[in-house]
Amino acid sequence: SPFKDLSESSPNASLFTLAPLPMDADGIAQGFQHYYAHTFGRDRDCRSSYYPYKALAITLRDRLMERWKRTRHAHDQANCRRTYYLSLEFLMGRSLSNALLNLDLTDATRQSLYQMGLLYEEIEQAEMDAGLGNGGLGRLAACFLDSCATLQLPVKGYGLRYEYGMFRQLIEDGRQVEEPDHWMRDGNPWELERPEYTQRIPFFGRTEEYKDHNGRSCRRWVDTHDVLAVPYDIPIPGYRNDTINTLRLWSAAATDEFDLGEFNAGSYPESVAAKNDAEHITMVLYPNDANECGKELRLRQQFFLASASIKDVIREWVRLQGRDFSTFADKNCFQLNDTHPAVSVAELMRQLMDDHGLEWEAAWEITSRTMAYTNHTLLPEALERWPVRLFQQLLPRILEIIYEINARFLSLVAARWPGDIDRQRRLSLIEEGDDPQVRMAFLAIVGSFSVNGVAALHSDLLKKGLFRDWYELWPEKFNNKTNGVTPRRWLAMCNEPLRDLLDETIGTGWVCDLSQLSRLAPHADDAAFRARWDDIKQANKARLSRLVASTCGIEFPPEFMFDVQVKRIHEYKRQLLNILHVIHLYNRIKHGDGDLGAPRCVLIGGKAAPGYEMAKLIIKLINNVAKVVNADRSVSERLRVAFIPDYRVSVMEILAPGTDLSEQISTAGKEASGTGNMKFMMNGAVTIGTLDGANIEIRERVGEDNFFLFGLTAEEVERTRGNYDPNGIIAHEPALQEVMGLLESGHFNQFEKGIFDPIINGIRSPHDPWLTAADFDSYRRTQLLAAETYKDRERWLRMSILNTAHSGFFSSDRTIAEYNRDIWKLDTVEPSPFGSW
Ligand code: B1N
Repeated sequence: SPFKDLSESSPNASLFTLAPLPMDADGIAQGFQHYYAHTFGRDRDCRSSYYPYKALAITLRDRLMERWKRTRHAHDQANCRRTYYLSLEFLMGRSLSNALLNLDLTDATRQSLYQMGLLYEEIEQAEMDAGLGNGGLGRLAACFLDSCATLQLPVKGYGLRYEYGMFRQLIEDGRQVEEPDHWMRDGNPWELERPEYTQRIPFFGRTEEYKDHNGRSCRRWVDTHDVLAVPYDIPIPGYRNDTINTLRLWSAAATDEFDLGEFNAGSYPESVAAKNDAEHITMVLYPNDANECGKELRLRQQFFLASASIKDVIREWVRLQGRDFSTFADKNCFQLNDTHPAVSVAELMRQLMDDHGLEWEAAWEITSRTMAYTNHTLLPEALERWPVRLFQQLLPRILEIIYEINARFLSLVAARWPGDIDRQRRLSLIEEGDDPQVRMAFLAIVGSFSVNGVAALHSDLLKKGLFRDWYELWPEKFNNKTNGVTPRRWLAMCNEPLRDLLDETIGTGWVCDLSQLSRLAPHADDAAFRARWDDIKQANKARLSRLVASTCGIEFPPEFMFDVQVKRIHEYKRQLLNILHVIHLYNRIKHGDGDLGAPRCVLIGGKAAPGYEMAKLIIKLINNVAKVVNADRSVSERLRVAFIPDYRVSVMEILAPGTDLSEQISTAGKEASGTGNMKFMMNGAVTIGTLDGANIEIRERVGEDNFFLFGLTAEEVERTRGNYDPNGIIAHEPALQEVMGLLESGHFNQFEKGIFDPIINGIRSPHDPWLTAADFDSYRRTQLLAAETYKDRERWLRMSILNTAHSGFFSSDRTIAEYNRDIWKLDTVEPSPFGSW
């Protein structure tokens, strides 16, 4: 290995005392020119925007490097308690603008680039989104990292360095087509490879008993096929506080022995194939949001992340504390982002016992005081279960440990409820059947000291429903942490004109204390302020409009109401309800009836899991309806519809500021929280929504007058099941009947006979779990109210201002402060001074 420790020689410490680099326009220009010309060998003839981007990114990274080291040093020195956020997904988006904002270098950079004849706005576009996540869960992890760094908490993210992120979505003939997202093809200037911290991760093999040097009988995992985990670090800058935390992403690589054996046996191709196999572990992100996939490679990814991260934490522990684990649980906390990394519970047990010689009881005491679990969904199809036989094959030692955890746990249940066999069956980590399964959520709960949901309603439903037995057993473990989003990216960075108005009106303190936005509320009554608010919204709508024109070829007039629904395509999120309403508006316009309120532009965007046929068909329907609506001149002067392809973080940064009406219309009880709802609210959009997820808390804070509520409650949804009669509803509601009539006549699929039948049948089925027909009329009437309200400019502007003013609670800083108060209990740490190491 080239990473042997130094023996005799020791580099002069002064070599490592970096001088602070200049943080002004001249310094940026110098760095930029150095990399652009000297390192990349480009000159003015190079027309690509990629090299200026890369030169700028590295110039910035240089300025992060010293602060990054000072933060690591301070964490070591403080010997502080730390949290590790384990997640299969980190949806980071772009890093350049965020780094500039947090380092306060945006203006200096704009200025120095301008002097070199370059436009920052163009260069920024050259950065690919880091799309290492599906949607809300992955983006939440990214917002949390930003808040942890800003709050100066010693929190490190652990994830996977996928070669291919979330697929790119093309729309061809109205249908989704997936293309691989090779986002690192041209390199990733933000990562720092750390091969010296490579770990070996075991797979397959078998277990055996052996006697240790004290004659104690122990078990071990042998004959394993190991894969290397190579870490790459991404800097996470706090907002203007010199703290730089770390996101460590693992990349899989084959070991050298891996191919040697085969090579010596004379089968070179086989040896290379085996190498491929190892490296496939981090090849691609699974593109499933809230639905199970059950593939072996996915379990490999999960264990790879868990094992490498825990080894890394223990390596650091041993380096700083030695081999005494008695205070490990006081100093370390793992937050599990859903059950995806839940195998960590068994893997920490394994490493403590098999690698470090702890007894079961000691290891369990540490594990169950160290793990904390966040649940993100109630949908049964998203609850992870892995076949026991898969574990047996891939992770035999882990399965043994899970069995032992289960046996000990079930005897505890038996002691608490003697003879209650049914309860033992319900609570068992193993679901019996023809193909027995490991229930990952149960493993996470047994092994954790904290279990939380992500919005008040969601946490409540967890206690009453899915985890009812567990809540009865351990009520003290359960808590709520309503999600939040970072106001740096989702307000200060993406909405500069609004940021400037806020700074001018209430000072700059809101960026790190978003509750200060409430001081805006009185200004809602000030006509001059409303006019400025209006100007900003119009400018942001014009920007959104340019994006829609260039990506969809459809003109969105900024004076129309902009009605936006962007999120993963899923039946429970009810994009279908939205498009049924669009069909209703189209129908009314064609019949020339009545006042529809303000003219509107409806924008829908989101990706469907590649295997989710119904979601893909809904995309096709949206596009077909859009085609009919936009092509009809008599309609398009009052209604336009577009589907924006390849919805992602950098697109939301343009959509949120330019939206008037935010669609949050899931079937009540199904959306755990939602976080797009918060981004829209912060940027002054008004919500039309059901009483679901965090919508409830949004409405509580903004007030019922400033929120368009419709639909059944979660309780009503549950009561409706079993006696739901959509056809009766359709027959009694003329508006819906006409919409169904148009759909069923094939009006939107004239040359594609019958393609929408599955959608039609779904709406008409008494077993439709999403109750689309049940909520249609309430939705239609509320939409009409929204469009009428929009015409009253002053009224609408007041609502818009009040939405921003009352969005302070939805800062991820508040969420993280609560995680820290109730679960992590970390002290803040300031970076060490310059040159102190
Ligand atoms: O997590 C978000 C919530 O705001 C959303 O309401 C919730 O739907 C989302 C399996 C998931 N839940 N479950 C997932 C993602 C990937 C996967 O493979 C499930 N995503 C959510 C943040 O709390």
